[in-house]
Amino acid sequence: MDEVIKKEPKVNMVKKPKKLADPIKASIDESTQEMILRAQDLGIETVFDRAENMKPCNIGVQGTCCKNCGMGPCRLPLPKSGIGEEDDRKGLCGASANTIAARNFIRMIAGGAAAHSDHGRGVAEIFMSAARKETDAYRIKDKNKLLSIAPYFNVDTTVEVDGEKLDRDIDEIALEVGEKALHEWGKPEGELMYLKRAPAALYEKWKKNGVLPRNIDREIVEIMHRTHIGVDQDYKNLIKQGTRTAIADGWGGSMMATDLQDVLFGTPYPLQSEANLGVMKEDHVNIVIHGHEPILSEMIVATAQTKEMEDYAKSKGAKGIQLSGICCTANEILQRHGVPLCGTFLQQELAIITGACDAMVVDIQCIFQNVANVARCFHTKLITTHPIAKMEQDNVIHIEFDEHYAMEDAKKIIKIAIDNFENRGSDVMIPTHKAPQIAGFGVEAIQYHLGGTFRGSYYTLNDNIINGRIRGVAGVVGCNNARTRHNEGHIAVVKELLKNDVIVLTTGCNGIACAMEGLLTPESASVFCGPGLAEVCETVGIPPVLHVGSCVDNSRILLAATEMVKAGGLGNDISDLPVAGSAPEWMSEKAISIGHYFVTAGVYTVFGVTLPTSGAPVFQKYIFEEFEKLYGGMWDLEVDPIKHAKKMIAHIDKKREALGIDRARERIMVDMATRREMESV
Ligand code: XCC
Ligand code: SF4
Repeated sequence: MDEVIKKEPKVNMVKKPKKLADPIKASIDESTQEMILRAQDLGIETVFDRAENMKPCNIGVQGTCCKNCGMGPCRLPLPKSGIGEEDDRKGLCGASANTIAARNFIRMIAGGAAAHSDHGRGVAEIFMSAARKETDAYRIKDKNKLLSIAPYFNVDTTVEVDGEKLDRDIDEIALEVGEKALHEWGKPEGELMYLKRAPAALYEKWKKNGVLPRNIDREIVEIMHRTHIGVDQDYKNLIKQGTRTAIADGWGGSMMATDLQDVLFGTPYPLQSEANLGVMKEDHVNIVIHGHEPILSEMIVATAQTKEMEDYAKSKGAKGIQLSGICCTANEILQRHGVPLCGTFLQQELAIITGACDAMVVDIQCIFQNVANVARCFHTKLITTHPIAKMEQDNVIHIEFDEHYAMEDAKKIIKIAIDNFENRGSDVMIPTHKAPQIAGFGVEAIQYHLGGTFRGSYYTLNDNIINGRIRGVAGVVGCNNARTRHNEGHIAVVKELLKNDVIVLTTGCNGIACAMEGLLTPESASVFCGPGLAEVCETVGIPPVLHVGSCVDNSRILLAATEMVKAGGLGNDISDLPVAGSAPEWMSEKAISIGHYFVTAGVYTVFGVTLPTSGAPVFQKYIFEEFEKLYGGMWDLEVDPIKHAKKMIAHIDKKREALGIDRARERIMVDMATRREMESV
């Protein structure tokens, strides 16, 4: 027996020691670097280490691996020697590289649009219970917003009584808006009602190209059907359905999510707060909220502020309750309540590794399953709350959130966190870094700050673009991606744009990255902006990077662009505007859907990292180049952040030239230079 045990292990049984991430190479953020090191000291693995040990599949990266049937996966990488005369790569069924890449791409759009739109549906359902007064927790908070969206649903806001026009009962309006909105997901005929919010020229373009979405669910289902083996095998026709679905996301599910959330929880206005892991407090009960929907987090914010909960926390030896957020739930409660941002997508494990996270409460989207493994190494309670988002690990607590008992559920969750405070180990280490920020720039707030109430429009913004102080507008959004240095692309792209007088609208994890870097403060204008943009920001008192919210709030960027078209002087469609889009560190399917609805709204949109189209050059050329003729916008990929920003600026300049406003900028730059010279004399 002994001999058997003593037998030498076989060579292939020796485990290769796992590689550890180099913290400096993994992130530009000091607190992130500190926490990666700490995790490694404690022997806890994070996404940064996993990225070292697992390389992405080279064929998947190219977008040319098909597993849509059981004869596959069929893998069609670009041949090392290049594609010869004819690209004769094909799967077993004969599917070409273009077909496979296009199918994969639009399945990503389906995934992204489904995530946004199902989130929107959830909000619409809560909205209905609020309108029906079935719940005390939710009510119609922002009546003005409700009145402003009602006309798009063909809901009257006035009634005629004896020939006199009177205001209609607000509850009646809410009910009808809620019903009409919910219909948008599955109505049997017609087209989405919000499409008419787009500039008329854009709507006509969509109509001409045959991509007006009918209802949200149908477009997503049709993608799944068309990409089944042996259905649609023409990349142009496939991406056409991708377009229809992305529009249903941007101008449908996402836009309704944003609007109905604003009505229920309030339209954001600028608020001061802070960002980064340093917002957690050692002497407080720390509750980190992570995910995407504000439905639960709104209740947690409201409940945590009650005296009952504060007192309870004190009775357990804490000084109070510190809420903070990760990912877009964070952005939601930041923009409406000023709750600080704890971190980006890539910092979720690190928040627990502080040892000070008493509970992490998650809902849907972007939640690593590994947070459960990390939580197990500490006292942290990990609480899942959504019926469609559970985890297999047995240390995870599931408290299904029911809107009819919203306050009770929120209380239960907060109590678990408070009761857990005393279980904290001595191993607490909260990084000290945090940055001040101002967030909460919805379409309305931008109008107020930049447009002025006098003109009641985006005229002042347009005016500053026309006179050249502002060169253009960029929407820089999206995730973090462990395949690239955390926040490096985000910050480099944004800073390069600011330096060149391009004002930035941000959402999602780019917003969090900018907040952490201190770019969301008015003071940063004089440090990072070119003279023109700095002057505008200083005069108006706004940050040069405007945080407009969460992932679904990318719809706010569509509407801001529409307002610019309406305000006049910059052409008659979004594609005429000197604007560009960017997602320097994207990773989610939602980002692909967002990118595609930006592109098909007429915006030149550049992604960083990689795009799963590189293995199908013909398809890629179609969406990178030919698309401009169809929609005025097109995709691009640029890994180098400076080149990435320069490409956006070049596009902005191309649009300025087409509008005949390129000269104005030269004049104003000369003016400013002479003035500076005079001042310095
Ligand atoms: Fe998720 Fe919205 Fe991406 Fe961040 S940015 S990683 S999707 S949290 Ni929208
Ligand atoms: Fe292969 Fe065609 Fe099946 Fe895809 S659908 S796995 S290309 S046989």
